[in-house]
Parts: sequence; C-alpha cells; structure tokens
Amino acid sequence: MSKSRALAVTLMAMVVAVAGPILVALTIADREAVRGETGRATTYARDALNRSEITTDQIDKGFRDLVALGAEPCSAASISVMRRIDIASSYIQAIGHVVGNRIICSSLGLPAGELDLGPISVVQTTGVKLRSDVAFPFAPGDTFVVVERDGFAAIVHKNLPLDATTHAKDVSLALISQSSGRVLAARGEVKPAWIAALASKGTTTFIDDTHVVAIARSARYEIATISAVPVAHLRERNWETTLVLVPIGLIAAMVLASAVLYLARLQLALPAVIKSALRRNEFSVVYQPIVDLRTRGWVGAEALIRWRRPSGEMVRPDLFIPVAEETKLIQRVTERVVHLVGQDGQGLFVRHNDFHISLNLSAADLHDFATVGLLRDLAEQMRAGPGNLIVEATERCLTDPALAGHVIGALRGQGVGVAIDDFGTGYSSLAYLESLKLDYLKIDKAFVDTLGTGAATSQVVFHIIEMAKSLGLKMIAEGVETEAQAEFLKQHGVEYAQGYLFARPMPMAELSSCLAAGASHPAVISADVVPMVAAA
Ligand code: G
Ligand code: G
Ligand code: MN
Repeated sequence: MSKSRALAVTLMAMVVAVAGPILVALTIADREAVRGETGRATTYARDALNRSEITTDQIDKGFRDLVALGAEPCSAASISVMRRIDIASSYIQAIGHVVGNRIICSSLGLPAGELDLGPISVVQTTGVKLRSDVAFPFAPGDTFVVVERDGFAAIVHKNLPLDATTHAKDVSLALISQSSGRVLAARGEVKPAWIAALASKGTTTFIDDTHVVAIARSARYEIATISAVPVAHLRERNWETTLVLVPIGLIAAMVLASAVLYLARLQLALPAVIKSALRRNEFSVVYQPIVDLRTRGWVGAEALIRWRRPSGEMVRPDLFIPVAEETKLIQRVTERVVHLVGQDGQGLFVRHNDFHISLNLSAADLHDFATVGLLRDLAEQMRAGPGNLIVEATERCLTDPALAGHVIGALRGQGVGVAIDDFGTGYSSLAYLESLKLDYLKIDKAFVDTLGTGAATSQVVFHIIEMAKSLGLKMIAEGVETEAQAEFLKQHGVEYAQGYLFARPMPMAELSSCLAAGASHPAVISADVVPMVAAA
C-alpha cells in the first residue's frame, strides 16, 4: 500500500470511528424519544377510551334496567329506579324520559321541570341518539353529552372522560363517534386529518408536523379517542436522552479513534520498524516437522519466521510479511531467514542426510536470479545434497510465470525441490501447473479442515489429490489436527503431512534433539509398512 493510500484509508477509518458512535447515540436518542412520546399519547388515548367505555356501560345498564321494569316511564316506580341509577353511576349526572327533544321527567326530580335538549347531533348505527353540546339552566357554563335510547336519556358531563386523563394542558384529547367521525367531546385542538385516520383498525400512532398522535378505538361501542402530544415534548425528551447518550458515544468514538490511530501508526511505521528489526536481529526461525503419513517419521521441517520485538511482543508473519512484500523489504527478510537457517542447521544434513528443510519464498524472490545464488550458498554451507532443501512458492507468487519458471528451473537444476504452497486458496491456473516443473503440492489447511465434515467443499480435496497425482507431484497436507484427517489423507495416497497432530513449530535445538532421539524412524511402525521395511 502506498503512503498516500494508507493515509486516505486511515482518514476514512478515523471519520467512521468518530462519526459512527455519535450517529448511533443520536439515532438511539431519537428512537427513544419517539417511543416515549408515542407511549405517552397511547396511554392517554387508552385511558380516555376506558373511561368512556365505563360511562357507556353504566348508561347501557341503566337503560336496560328501566326497560326491564316495564312501568310507565314517568311513574313513581320509574323515577325511583332513575334516582338509584343516578346515585350508583359515578359518570352519569342524571337520567330521564324523553319525548321529542324534551326530557319530561328525570332523576333530578320536579325542581328541574321539563328540559329542552335541542336537536340530535348523531344517530349511531346501533340506533343510539347523541346530542353533543347540551346546556342546562341549572348548570350555566357547563356543556353535556346526552345519550338517548328506548325513550330514555342519560346526561353525562362532557369533559369527564377527558379531564380526568391528564392534567398536561397542551395535550389534545377527543372522544369521537366512530361511524360519523363527529367530535363528541374535545379538549385542545383536534385536526380533521387525525379523525380521517380513524378509518383503520386497532390502536394507531403517528407523528405529523405538530403532534405525536395516538388513536384508540373501542371494540364494544362506536366510539374512539384521539390524543395528541405536541412535538415540542418529543424534542425535549430527545434532548434529555441525547445529553446522556452523546457523551457515551464520544467516549466510544475516542476509544475507537485511538485504536485506529494506533493501528495506522503501526502500519505506517512498520516498514521502518522491519528495517530496524533486521538491523537489531529481532528475527528468528522455528521449524515445523513434516511427517511421512505411513510411518509418522519426521522427513523434513518447514522454516517459519518469528519476530520478537524488544518489548517481548511477538508480531505475526501474516501481519508483517505482506507489508515487507509491498515495501520491497521481503528479499532482505528472505536473506535473513536463509542466513538463520544456515546458522541453525550446521551439520543437520550430515547427521540426517535424508531430512529436508523447506523455506517460504515470496514473489520478489521467485522473479530474481539472486535467489538461485542465495540457495546455492546455503546448500554449500549446510552441505546439502539433492532434495535436502525445498522452497515453497504460493500461487500468488507467480505473477510472471515465464520468469518465475526460469528461476524455479535453475533452483531445481542445483537440487533444490520446489513446492507449490497454499494450493487452491489463490488464483489457480492449471496451465502454469503443467508448464512449471515442480516437486510437491501442499494441500492447504482450509481443505484439510473440510475432511469428514460433509461440507460441499470437502469434494475439492479429491480433485486436488487427483490433479497432484496426474502431474506426478508428491503431496504434503497442511494443518492436520485429527487422527481421522491423517487416516483419510493416507488412505487417499497423500504421502506427507504437517500439523499440530504431529508437532508444532519448534526451535532447531528441539528439532535436533528429537531427530537424535529417533523421531525420523519411530519405533511404532504401522502394520502396512512392515513388509516394505522388510523388503528394503
Ligand atoms: O507459522 P506462521 O504463523 O508463522 O505462518 C504464517 C504465514 O507466514 C504462513 O503463510 C507462512 O507461509 C508465512 N511465512 C512464515 N515464514 C515465512 C518466511 O520466512 N517467508 C515468507 N515469505 N513467508 C513466511
Ligand atoms: O506457509 P504456510 O501458510 O503453510 O504456514 C503454515 C501456518 O500454519 C503456520 O502459521 C503454522 O504455524 C500453521 N499451522 C501449522 N500446523 C497447524 C495446525 O495443525 N493447525 C493450525 N491451526 N495451524 C497450523
Ligand atoms: Mn509454507
């Protein structure tokens, strides 16, 4: 990655790290406010509806009692039942007998005399007649709702269901006749658009330009209530939540931003740090044994670079090898690995002349003839014979297959084996596999992992094995962790394997003492090789 691109990426990551948590905090505050105010409006609407339903229940029962009595509507018996209903029903002001638009007699008794109700406002589909704005001489200044059925009328104080619901003065509340959409009682502004929204069913909430609106409809009567809370409350609540959440968002943003900064500085500084690590000899090499799957004997080992910072921190090769490749430092890293292997492996091939060490090469190494000289010097220093040294090249290394082919040809010419590494994980071209002369194919851990899982990709292993056989390549399976995998690979003709099942990467001193103790010729030899050993 070029320096300016790295800076651009860092800048973008910073913006996301800072803006992300703050945007999340603002979004949560907004949602919380909407949820809270919608909940409040719904509570008001349900409460008003509940009170209205109780009132209607009481009226309904009163009318039924009077009809059931079957007496003359203004007889002493009827009047006494009216008084009883009036006293027993908390929401009913008075109940009486109606003829035309006049109450002839009522629970109020004689002093009230005949009362004029004025015209009917709404006739509900149930036949109930409603008058929504009735005034009485005995209660100047108050208005009432009168509910009429079967010749009887109940007088209800208009604001009873609404005033008892909330004392917040700027909250609008309305009781509506569902069928006609007519306002029976209201407090505050009621927009026609809210009443129009009654058409749908159940409880509805919505927010318009000015209010958070909730509508509750009765399932039992043709009534509904609307409550509307000014959006100003929404903003207040939003602000309160914002005051709590944004500081939390800011802290998260700061933590994220410093993490980005740390990683970016590390990434930008890494080339310089790699150079100083080369100067200060911070690199070392460990060796992971490669076994013969039939005997479990150690036939070789892969050299793997390790980087320990002076702080003691280990930096993973996956992290710094790509950076070294991008910044043209990789050949110096390869040289260092070759140098370290040469030091570590003094006399190794003299003691174990059929053992091999394999080294990982990068693209730059494979496109430069200097690598041929480097490996020749190593072979001389280690007194390596043909096959004692192997180089591993990944598919990604072969950017110029023709040139890489020449370097590979020269390496093989001096007895260095060549393995194709991480096979199947990169961009594969069968053409180059056929044109290049190679010795080994390493089956990537990703495919070994799929063995016996029934995953669709587990089929890929068979194809890789068949291909390796048809090209005459020996196979090394990587990342073998279970006996089942090892057995499966052996059954399918894979010769070699590497993985935690057999051994982890280790320093040369440990590798040497294991070899001296006979790791390359284990005492326990599986049954099917015994005849071969005997034959040999
Ligand atoms: O065992 P380890 O986690 O170190 O390996 C991680 C990756 O680093 C592997 O893909 C391995 O091929 C790569 N790697 C290890 N050592 C070297 C090295 O010396 N040179 C190169 N180019 N890659 C290496
Ligand atoms: O060069 P290559 O990509 O093959 O590097 C091999 C990598 O795999 C190294 O990082 C090595 O430490 C790691 N490795 C080797 N054997 C096992 C194994 O059995 N399991 C896992 N998870 N990693 C392994
Ligand atoms: Mn490798």
